[in-house]
Amino acid sequence: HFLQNVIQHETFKEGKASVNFIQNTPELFNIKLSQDRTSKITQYLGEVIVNGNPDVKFKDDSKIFRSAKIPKFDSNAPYPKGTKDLLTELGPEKFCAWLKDEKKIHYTDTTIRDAHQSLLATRMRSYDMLKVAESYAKNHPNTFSIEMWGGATFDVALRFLHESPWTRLRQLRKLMPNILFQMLLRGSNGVGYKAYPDNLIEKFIEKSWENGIDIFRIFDSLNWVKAMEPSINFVRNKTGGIAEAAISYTGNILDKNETKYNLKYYTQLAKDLENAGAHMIAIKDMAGLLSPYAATELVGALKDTLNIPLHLHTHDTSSIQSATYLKAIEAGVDVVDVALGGLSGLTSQPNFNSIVEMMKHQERAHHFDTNTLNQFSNYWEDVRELYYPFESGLKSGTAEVYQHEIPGGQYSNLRPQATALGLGDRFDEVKKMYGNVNTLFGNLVKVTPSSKVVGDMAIFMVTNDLSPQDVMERGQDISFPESVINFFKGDLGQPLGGFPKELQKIILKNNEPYTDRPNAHLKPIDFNAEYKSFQKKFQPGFTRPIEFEDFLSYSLYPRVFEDAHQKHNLYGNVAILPTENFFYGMKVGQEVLIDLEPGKTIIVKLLSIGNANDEGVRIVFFKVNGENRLVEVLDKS
Ligand code: 3PY
Ligand code: ZN
Repeated sequence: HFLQNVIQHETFKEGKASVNFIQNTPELFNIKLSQDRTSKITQYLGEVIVNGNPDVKFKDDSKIFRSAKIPKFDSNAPYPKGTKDLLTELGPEKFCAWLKDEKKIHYTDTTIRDAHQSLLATRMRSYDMLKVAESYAKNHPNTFSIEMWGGATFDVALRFLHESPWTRLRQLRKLMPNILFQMLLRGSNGVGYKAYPDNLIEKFIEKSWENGIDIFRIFDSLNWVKAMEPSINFVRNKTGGIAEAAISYTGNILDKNETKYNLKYYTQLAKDLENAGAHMIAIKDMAGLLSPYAATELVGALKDTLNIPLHLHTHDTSSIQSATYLKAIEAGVDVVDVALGGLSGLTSQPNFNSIVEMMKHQERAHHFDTNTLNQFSNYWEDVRELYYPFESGLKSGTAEVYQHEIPGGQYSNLRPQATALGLGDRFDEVKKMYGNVNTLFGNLVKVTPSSKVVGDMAIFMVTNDLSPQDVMERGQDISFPESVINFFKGDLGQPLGGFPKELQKIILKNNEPYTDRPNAHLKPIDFNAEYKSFQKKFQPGFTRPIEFEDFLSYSLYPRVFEDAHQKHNLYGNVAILPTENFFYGMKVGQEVLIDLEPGKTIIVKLLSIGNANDEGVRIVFFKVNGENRLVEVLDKS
């Protein structure tokens, strides 16, 4: 095996192998690789068959899943040219000038990032994305961009799906080389929930670009320009990509009593971001509060103020946001964010398919073949069934969102978080308290991670039966959640108008707050030294070569990475499993095809599950490519 690996290696075949070739090429040691992979993946299946996937909190064994149909495409045909080709040809400045001149409305498809983050607690697996990616890129190359990375997807991919977000990015890039890829970046908080050293954010941006991201939507959870500036600069200076700076929308600009987040505030903020170097501006309406008439005002004013294109993002929680898009399109917005029908609406984005229909025969119409677009919607509708345990439970649009202002991306997580803490029946109180906490905290922009702080506090107060008044009167004796203390210390930056002083004293007790950038307090990472010791620690036993990108994942989420790494060592690459089997295991008699790697498929059939022996161990019998194979699993029930 080893010799074969050497002979077949590209470097060796090209005659470029030097004396250190064997030493420097760890993949040569992948002897019996597929044997090894097969036993690891069957071990994983055995575990889920006996004990279930710990992430699946309830299971409905009567469910029968439909097979999701991939819309037709020609795998031999070249990819039609798209926006990615245009960016490569023009560079970011000229590309944005082109966009600004376009009369047609453009669409960003958020299906594989925000839509599932907001409807299915971010659990969509790469497997279901990859299947349909080439077909989409060939059928709809006139899509402006695909939002497919960042936000919560980074953390969740590692934590719950045991897959590398970097692999997802590269695999999708390969299958969709013609359309711009877009990510959501939380400015100085990266794809995490706290401040990180600037040089980590810089490296992260650089590597994201190298691996395939084109548009970086940069926001700060408190709309603090100072916190967004470094990321805007890194995108401009370290990549050939587009720095899209976002203004996060809260409140209601039409309300004459709104003195904080009014029209003037937003236009000034957008102008400051343009001056800071943004190539594009996004209105990030994370909770879906921008009403149709407010959109007319805001988009109109921003189009008058800015010399760069304008992108609009919303969530359809109230169910009236397609009207907002109509008004925004009339007022001249350049791009809107939509999700394919099957994963649209409610806490997700407005329905792509229906918006295209709405715009037909209108002066800003952009032609899309609605027949195939509907087939893609059906694909996602079928795939969505596989994720039923992660549905948020919201069944209809709700006007309550104007009171609680919970972001769509948080809503689908807050409910399970509340349920896990025994507050399932008190979710109404949690929603109401979320709004009360916002008032108590001085009326904040609420988006990750500031929204998480408000959510943590709301849950804490409901759990402990505390009112805002109790907090003000008895707060000295209360130990608040860590995220709340850190927030009042300044760890997420400074909110507009500062912190409410009296409350800050109550929460911080003897802790001193600071007012400069939190990142300025953090020690830069010594990449050379730290990456070396990382490799030493994590390469042994790992089934693929450790890469620098893994080190970035680790630097952002050390514990989550260690856990995912351990799972990878035990089970290999579980991303290759069909979603049904990843979450629910297999039924006796069921046969599954698994692509270990391109061109190497195994057929796994579950024969039987043995009784537990005295130690509680069960034997699970499979047939793999016709040969019997058994795995031992400790029954934890
Ligand atoms: C995220 O940061 O994940 C968001 O989607 C914010 O809206
Ligand atoms: Zn969003």
